[in-house]
Amino acid sequence: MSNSKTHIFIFPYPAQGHMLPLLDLTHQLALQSTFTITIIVTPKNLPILTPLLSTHPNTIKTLIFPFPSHPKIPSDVENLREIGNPGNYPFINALSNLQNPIIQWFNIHHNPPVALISDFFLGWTQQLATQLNIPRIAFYSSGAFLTAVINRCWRNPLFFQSQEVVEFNEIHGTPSFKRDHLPSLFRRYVESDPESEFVKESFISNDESWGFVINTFSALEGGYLDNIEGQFGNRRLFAVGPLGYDRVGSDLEDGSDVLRWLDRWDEDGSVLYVCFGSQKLMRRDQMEALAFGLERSGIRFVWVVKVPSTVEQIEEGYGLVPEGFEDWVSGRGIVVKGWVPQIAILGHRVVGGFLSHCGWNSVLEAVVAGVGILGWPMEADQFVNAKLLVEDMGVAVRVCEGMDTVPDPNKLGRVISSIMSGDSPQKKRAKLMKEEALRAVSKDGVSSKELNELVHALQQ
Ligand code: BUP
Repeated sequence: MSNSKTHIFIFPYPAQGHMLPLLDLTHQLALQSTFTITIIVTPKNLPILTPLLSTHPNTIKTLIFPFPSHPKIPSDVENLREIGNPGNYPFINALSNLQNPIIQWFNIHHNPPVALISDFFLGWTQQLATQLNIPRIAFYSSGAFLTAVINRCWRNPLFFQSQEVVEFNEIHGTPSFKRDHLPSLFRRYVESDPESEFVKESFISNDESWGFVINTFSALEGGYLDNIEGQFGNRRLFAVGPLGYDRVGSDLEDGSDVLRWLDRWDEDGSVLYVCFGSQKLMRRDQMEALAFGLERSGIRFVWVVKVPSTVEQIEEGYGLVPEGFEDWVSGRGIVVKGWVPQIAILGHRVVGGFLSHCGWNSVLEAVVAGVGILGWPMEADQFVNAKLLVEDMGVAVRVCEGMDTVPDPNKLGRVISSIMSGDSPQKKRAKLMKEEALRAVSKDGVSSKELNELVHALQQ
């Protein structure tokens, strides 16, 4: 190990579900006190970094570039949270315009970074790393199952678009998916369209990385980890998850009211937490079905609602909670508009279930908290994640599927009440998985060992 500190670059992709776990990894690296770290970021994403920067003021610096303009991205938008999933193609393309400014900065730095850890949505940074003559590590904020699936799909996206049902013979357990349940990124791919071709090549470039860090652990995804290890050949793979179990807060959080409300209840595991991630804005009919379902379940709940950002969305009733809803449920539930401290809520002793879109971070956070999941996968990696949770792990049930679907409120209410009442099999399995997750990140756990190996590798 050298005596001077090792300088590394971190480049997150600006969507909450991507940024937060890479910042969690950055926190783990900063704790080693053998690194100095530079995070590449655009101005409007800086608040997400604030807690991390104040925790490690001498170790972590930022390299701030204006968000490159793009005809499909409104000029004040810098994070997918503000425009939702369809923005991935323009975002990946727009951010690639930072390549030259980063090279210029690097070339005049007196002690430039010796390695780059960047999100797997920024596969083009492999070319950046090659130009800088430093190794790149691709950070996968999704699980190993998803990684195995998308690595197959990017090789031939048109094939996957043309099949009604796709069976993945080469993947652990030979899973099959309806076409519409594969990540929506593939449905947006248009052959010969320059933006699509760039995104495809960018994802394929991940394979050339020096190594891969993935936010999962072997007790959860051992078979799929073996599978991607095979796909990645002799490159290094570090499964360091679950990250974020000890997250340094988020500047966006002010959850004291919710946590105080949870403190009021005595019965452990009795409250359902309802949240569909940072991107999904629910339509009026979906909001109504959810409201009726929650009312009919008879179960206590915290429902986090994403609020619309445009006049058109407000006029169409997106994110609209039916009038008087909190009165109908007479103190049994609360609706919170905006951002909450999800990890703290899931970890609260009275929370026993999570009605979730099955985003990967939400999945891991539920596993660490030992709560059963009621899954409503809608897009992206969520169907793959739901399959893992329901069919492989037994910690979840599906209550609905698809981003345009409207659940039957009576059925929804019944499922909520049956999973939440007493010790359902899913809740029991969730408690066992919690033990596995905590073992993985304990001092001698498998994920801690892999994190140590990553640290060691970066210091070489
Ligand atoms: Br909403 C919300 N508070 O109020 P996923 C989310 N989160 O802490 P998504 C909060 O954001 P992608 C809130 O704990 C998780 O770490 C949550 O990530 C946190 O879903 C993260 O679950 C959300 O992967 O992610 O937002 O759909 O950006 O990957 O599409």
